[in-house]
Amino acid sequence: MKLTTAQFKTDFLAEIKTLYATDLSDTSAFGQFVALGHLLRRYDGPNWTRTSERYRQDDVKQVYYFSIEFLPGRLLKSNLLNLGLMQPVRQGLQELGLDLENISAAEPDPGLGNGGLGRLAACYMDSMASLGLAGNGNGIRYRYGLFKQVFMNGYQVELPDDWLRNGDVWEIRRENKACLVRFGGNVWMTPQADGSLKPTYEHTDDVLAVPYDTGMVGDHNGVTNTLRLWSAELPPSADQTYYSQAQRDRIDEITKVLYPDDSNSAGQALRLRQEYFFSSAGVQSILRHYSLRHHGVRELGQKIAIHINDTHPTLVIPELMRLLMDDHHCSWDVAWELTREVMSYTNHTIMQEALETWPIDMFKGLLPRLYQIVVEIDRHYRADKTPIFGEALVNRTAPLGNGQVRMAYLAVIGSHSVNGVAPLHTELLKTDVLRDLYAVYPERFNNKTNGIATRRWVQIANEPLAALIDQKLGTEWRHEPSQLKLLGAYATEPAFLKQLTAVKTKNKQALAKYIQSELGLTLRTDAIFDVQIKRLHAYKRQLLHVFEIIREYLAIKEHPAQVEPPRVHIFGAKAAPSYHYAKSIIKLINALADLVNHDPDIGDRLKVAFIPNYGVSLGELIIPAADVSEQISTASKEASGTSNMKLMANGALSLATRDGANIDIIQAAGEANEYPFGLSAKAVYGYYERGDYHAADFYQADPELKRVLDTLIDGTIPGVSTEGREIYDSLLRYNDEFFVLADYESYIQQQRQISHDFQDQRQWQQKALANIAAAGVFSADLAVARYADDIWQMPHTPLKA
Ligand code: B1H
Repeated sequence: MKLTTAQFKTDFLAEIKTLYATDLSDTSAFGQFVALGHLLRRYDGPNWTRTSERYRQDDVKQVYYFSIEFLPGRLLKSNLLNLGLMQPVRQGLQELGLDLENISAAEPDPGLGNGGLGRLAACYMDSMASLGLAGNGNGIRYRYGLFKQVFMNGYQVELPDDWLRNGDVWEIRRENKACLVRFGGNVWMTPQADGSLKPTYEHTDDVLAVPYDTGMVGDHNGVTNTLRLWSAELPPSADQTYYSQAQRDRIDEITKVLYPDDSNSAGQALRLRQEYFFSSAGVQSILRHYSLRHHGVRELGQKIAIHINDTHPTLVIPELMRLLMDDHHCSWDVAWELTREVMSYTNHTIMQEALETWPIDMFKGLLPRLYQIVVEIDRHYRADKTPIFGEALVNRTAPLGNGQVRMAYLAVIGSHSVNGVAPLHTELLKTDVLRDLYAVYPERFNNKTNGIATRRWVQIANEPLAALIDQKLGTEWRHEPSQLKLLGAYATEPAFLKQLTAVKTKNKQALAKYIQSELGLTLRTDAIFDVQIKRLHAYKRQLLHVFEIIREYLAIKEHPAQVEPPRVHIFGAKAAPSYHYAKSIIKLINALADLVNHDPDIGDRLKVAFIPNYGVSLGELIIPAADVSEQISTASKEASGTSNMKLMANGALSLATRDGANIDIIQAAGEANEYPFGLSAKAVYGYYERGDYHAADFYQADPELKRVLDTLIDGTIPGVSTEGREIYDSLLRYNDEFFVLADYESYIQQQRQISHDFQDQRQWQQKALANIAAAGVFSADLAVARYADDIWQMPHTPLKA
């Protein structure tokens, strides 16, 4: 849209007056943010209405992306960017004596997700709108997002994230679109005159699902899609006192707080209630919308696609079956055919503990009608497949088995497409995790490598870099990230490489300023900023990074004359509150930071900064400042990773195992521009098969490694006697589940190489440039375009590859 600075100022001041009955000088940064938010909603309102109307009129196919997590990040700047209003608004604010950055920082960052999975969903919402796809998000409006992390005495402490305390400017409550979700009670089926069966329910616990919609603004294309998040409330009734306090609490609880476990299934009834709650509400709302303009459901498969983001929303499958049969009078066969045509499923992990299963007794008690349907799906599956694949395989893969409802199997059986999120991951699904189901449905399996929204992760997070790219390429790359490859032509232009260094330094200064104010730690910006930001998990091996720090520390202490480039090790990581081992590693990192940062022998040669409360907003600050991107998971364990892509796009070099999308990053940017190391997935599987991994052998064979490990228990690092022992034992007594010791040597070797290479800044920046130029491959726009082409069968704006 067109907006002059003058018009903006007038509108903004009027908004302030309307909202607060006072003038600008009397408002806080938060108040100014709210006013700006209202104003943007007003500016974007016509787009949103027009988009919905156009979808309706043209009767276009719609995709519904179901995810129990969405991590959208702050929306003020991304909406300004996508609406094309960044310049006049920034300018106008400045003329009013205000600062956009300051106001943006006052926006709460909704932490409605744990990590990569939730952020991926948000990047995909941005891309769907930007591609002009009729894409809808469907999830949960948690009153409390992921906990706020603080450190006390080096230990993680979790505080509630009360992000809604002052309301949310972006959301619209639509009580008129609410629906009822039923839990518990009894159900029986009564035969009807036409031969069909009709359910009768008694003693159910009914919950009102109220949707809150947020506009997802497309990139300069006038499209605004909808992210719909559901909130659980008491159903309206003439007499509210009809509900007991226990019932009220049970309802209140459903959308109260996000489960804080990344890659781990909670297995608790409340989680199952959350899953059914948003799955049922979402499917009801889809069918209601669909039925407004279609007679019957015959065309359903041409008009809607439902995407299941990991197994958490898998109940959309039996829920759609239920509605088609019970409300729309379909036969089983018709309903089943439609359901499979509509559904598709993305798997995000091969970790056994993340594969969801529900005890049948719990499932049956909470969802009696759905249970009947799952039993029927199970029966049909067994009847169809046993003659072909034999009883043993069918027993292993049926939706019901071992007293459990197996969600991943249900998702595969009820969908027409199953995808992994990087080539290696998809391969492992076929050969290991879902091997048997792959034998049954080979045609369903496909790969869709993850992608990131370069709008947020480069254009917004790294304005200096974006401006530099504009100078060379013009602005087309902003809408076609694949154009970034044209930057390769400047690899031999010394002036450009210098500018790239200047950009990086500027970003490092901004991060150093934050770290100074938050941690009281002074950093040199000519140091190597070595960054690891992701959930704390044993398989992600923050521990390996810790060992490098200990090695560097000992090296400086023991050979002070040997000079290496200064290093800053930067961590951001939350541990699941119940994950004891991960919390011990947090304590270890903080204790090590304490030791290193205050040792006068070390000075500014080595620093460790563990930034608390890592999330989307901190990512936007840290990623542009990184020189080295630590992607060091045990090969085969990280399904894809997405911080690897974000760091690459911002010119960090990957120090990476050949795991997940690291493999594709190394290939895209070229081996010479990254630091690959470690066991391959094949080698890891080899150890599993032979059962001949002996961690202690590595400890015995390498005196340096022994020296490093011994610091965990010999008092070198004060304050970690319990944690140090626990970690030491996990490696040597319990044989190092994630092959940290096996990868130590090759990791250290690449770290030394990095220290060496960083001293030649020209060459280093050439490698950084190679990374930036290759990052376009991992654009979420391209990823979503592939989903649209191959899975959802939806036309969209063409993209240059
Ligand atoms: C990923 C999860 C996950 N995989 C269970 N699985 C959760 C599983 O609350 N839970 O129960 C929450 C999250 N998250 C991540 O998905 C992978 O580990 C990454 O490798 C991947 O990049 C990301 C997006 O595909």
